[in-house]
Amino acid sequence: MIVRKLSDVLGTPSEVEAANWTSRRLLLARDGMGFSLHDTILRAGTSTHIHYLHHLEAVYCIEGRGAVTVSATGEVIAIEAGTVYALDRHDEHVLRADTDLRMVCVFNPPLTGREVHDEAGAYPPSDAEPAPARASGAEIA
Ligand code: 9YT
Repeated sequence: MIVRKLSDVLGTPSEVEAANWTSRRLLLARDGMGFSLHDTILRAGTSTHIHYLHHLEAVYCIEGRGAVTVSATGEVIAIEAGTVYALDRHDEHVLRADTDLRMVCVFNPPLTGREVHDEAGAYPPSDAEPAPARASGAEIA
């Protein structure tokens, strides 16, 4: 079992700073879960263009207020604590933070670690980073 705390990640390479957000990456590809799990803060007053061409992402807001504008339709979706959105169609969008937004994000395939958005609002395809070999469950001492 993997047990990790937010405090284990702060100040390490798994805390990734971009212009509009800080992503604390709690689980990554090397953990072998098949997804990555992030606790992300988007800074108040920012708008971020995002278009994940190579990943699916689910985003669960646990603090703050903002909005997602869907690029294809112009639809504006209010975001507040308790709202989840899932980019199941690689949906291009703009995420606006009216206050600091705290978002729990899950990526499939998992991020490998240091990714920040490129000019298109995407992350590169994840490298196939093999999970470390693990002992099987028979060895409880
Ligand atoms: C929704 C959101 O927070 N997007 C920006 C960063 C991304 N979630 C990440 O890499 O953690």
